[in-house]
Amino acid sequence: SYPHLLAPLDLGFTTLRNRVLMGSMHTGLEDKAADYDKLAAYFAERAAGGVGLIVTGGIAPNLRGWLKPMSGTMSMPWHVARHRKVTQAVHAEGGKICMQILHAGRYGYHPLSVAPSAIKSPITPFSPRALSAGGVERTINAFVRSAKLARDAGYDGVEVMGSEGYLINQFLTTRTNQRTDAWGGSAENRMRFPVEIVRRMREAVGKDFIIIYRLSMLDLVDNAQPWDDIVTLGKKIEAAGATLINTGIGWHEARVPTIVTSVPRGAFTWVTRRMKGQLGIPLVTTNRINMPDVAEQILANGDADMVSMARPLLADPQWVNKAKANQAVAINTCIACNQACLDHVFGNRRASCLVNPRACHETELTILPTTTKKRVAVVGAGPAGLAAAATLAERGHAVTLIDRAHEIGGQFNMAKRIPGKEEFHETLRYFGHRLDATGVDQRLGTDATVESLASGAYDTIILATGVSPRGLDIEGAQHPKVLSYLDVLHGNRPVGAKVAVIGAGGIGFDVAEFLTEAAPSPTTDVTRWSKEWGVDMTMATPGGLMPAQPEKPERQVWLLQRTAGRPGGRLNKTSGWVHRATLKNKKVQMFGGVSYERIDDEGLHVTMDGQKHVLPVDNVIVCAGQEPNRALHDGLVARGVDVRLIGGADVAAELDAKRAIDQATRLAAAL
Ligand code: MDE
Ligand code: FAD
Ligand code: SF4
Repeated sequence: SYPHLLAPLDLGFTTLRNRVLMGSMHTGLEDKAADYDKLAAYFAERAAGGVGLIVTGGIAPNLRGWLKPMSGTMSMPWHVARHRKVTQAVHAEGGKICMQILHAGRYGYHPLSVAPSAIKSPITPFSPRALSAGGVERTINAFVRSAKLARDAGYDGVEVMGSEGYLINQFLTTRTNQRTDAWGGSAENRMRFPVEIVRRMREAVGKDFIIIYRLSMLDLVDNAQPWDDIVTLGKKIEAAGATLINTGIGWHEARVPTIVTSVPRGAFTWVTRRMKGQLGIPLVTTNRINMPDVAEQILANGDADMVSMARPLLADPQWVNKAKANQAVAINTCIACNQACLDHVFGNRRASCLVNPRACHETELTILPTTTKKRVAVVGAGPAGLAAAATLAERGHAVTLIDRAHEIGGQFNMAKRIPGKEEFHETLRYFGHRLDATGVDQRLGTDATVESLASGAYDTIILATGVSPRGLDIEGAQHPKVLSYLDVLHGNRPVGAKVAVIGAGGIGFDVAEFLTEAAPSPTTDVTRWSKEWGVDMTMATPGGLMPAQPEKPERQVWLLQRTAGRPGGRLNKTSGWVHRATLKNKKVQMFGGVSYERIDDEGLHVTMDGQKHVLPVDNVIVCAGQEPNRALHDGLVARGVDVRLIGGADVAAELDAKRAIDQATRLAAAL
């Protein structure tokens, strides 16, 4: 049981039912009025799932505060009606919800952006205009008006976004605030902006309205706020009338990862703990908290009074109810991949979740009991087959799941061995539980054949047989030093001290990390990880940065690709930079535009920039793409069986588990 996590929190004028705050996430549904029915359904599911307090995605207080053109804005009376749909739906499920007010400042992806000073951010193409003194006043008023409108819309409160490098954060540091008026210069002047916002907001909304302030406690950039100033600001914000202080970690432009899967669980709760005792109001901690035991431990340690979880509630809306029922084993755990949430949002697409394709599609992807029970065989227990089998069985179909391997998981059994991808174990635990709970007949260690499948025992056969790795077509491809990633990650074949990895896609990068990082990886240890990335846990320097001290690489690795350009350029938007930085830290030599000549005892012969080289490697590991494995397909079609292809067996190019699970779930929902 989780006594700390499930304890109510009395805020004086209102009580939260437990210590779980659903952190703000932009989903892409908050921008258009037409999407608010979907947004309401999405939040209502989370409220029904038991969350203590929900915070919406960021809503701009005025158009200059937009994240991108036409972002969701709360500035006019006619904006209120759409939000009522959200608040009514959440209240009907017994939940509470705050609207986040976010002014993007120089992170605005549009030409109207403003900031304390006209300094462009390194991750946006637009230069902001510096706010005039009148502009600062108008912006404060916009925050206040937005909060009043939120109250009219039925919200239980607001969250003032003061972190992640957005406008308020930009006022706080000399990095971005070079003003010489009352809003810049001294630390006190730089703090005036957020303090005035909260003070005037409290005056305007009355006492019985939650104001959460997201305080940037660890900026992770240069020229940031020193710790003492952050404490001073926290005190001033409390005095100005905030109800709760939430923790903000890292500006978006920070080059230290803060939420990706290789960040250890609870890696930053020590920061919130430092603030404990300094303030009288409850503190919320955040980042990479995804399972009840982790959350419980953090609260039991006294690091914070509440935990914020954002993505874990995309992954499983029933997270809190499952914790309450002591069913952590049934939780669909967020693996922090960012693939369907943050990557989508940065790509201007609606968010969803790799492990839960229904996220943000609650009204569109519905899974209902079947009216015509079928006997279905699913071949392959990789992500596609697992999602299909579990969903079909949940709907009431009779499902047989067959895999030649002795364990479920398919390629996820390789992925989970990559340092920093430890979370992938959780997905397999979750699916294993779901298969058992839904009564799927599991036949592991069993090779499916056309004969066994076409015997008449099944009405439909779903082939989720995955992929086969592509081989190399060069001289020496059969040399004993040539291995496939399967040999290394599945077969445990020994690998020498000098290695060339051919192919710099996702798997090539993973293999290079596997070969250069120690096991267990720094992801399992906050102190080691912090050292590796240069996070100063003593907060001696403003921003909490110190020189990174990467651990020595386990091997010397060359990572090569045929296509010209920087290797890893096509990795996912919000995590690719972390992989590139990780390999740089491990001194992996990365080259694009390489042509492979031959492999022999000497090593790998290549041509780069018109020059011939021999890389003196002990092994060459081939990560050169994959082909669909459809060995059974034509035979089954010839026997007149109803056969469907999903996942890698359908399309291998650009395959990821997001597509595999999404396609499988949609097929299973429709069958
Ligand atoms: P990249 O290729 O790594 O970087 C591009 C170039 O910029 C340089 N760079 C820098 N130079 C100097 N100083 C810096 N601090 C700095 N940062 C980057 C790079 O070196 C590179 O130069 P080059 O090497 O090419 O010469 O990456 P990218 O531009 O493709 O993308 C980077 C990202 C924007 C994706 C990114 O940095 C991000 O992943 N950072 C981490 C964000 C994060 O995880 N935040 C924590 C929680 S997420 C959250 O709270 C909410 C997010 C909602 C969206 S909202 C969108 C709505 O529509 C946030 C929107 C933020 C606006 C910027
Ligand atoms: P697979 O996972 O390949 O499963 C196919 C299954 O079918 C296998 O278990 C196989 O044994 C079985 N099978 C085949 N033929 C038969 C037969 N005749 N009889 C019985 N069983 C059979 N994706 C992401 O989205 N994010 C990541 O971070 C990520 N990292 C990865 C890291 C590594 C190292 C690897 C290798 C992959 C990674 N992937 C990642 C890719 C992801 O694992 C695949 O996209 C996904 O596994 C494809 O799912 P699938 O169900 O189509 O096939
Ligand atoms: Fe978590 Fe990945 Fe789902 Fe995002 S897509 S919520 S990171 S599991």
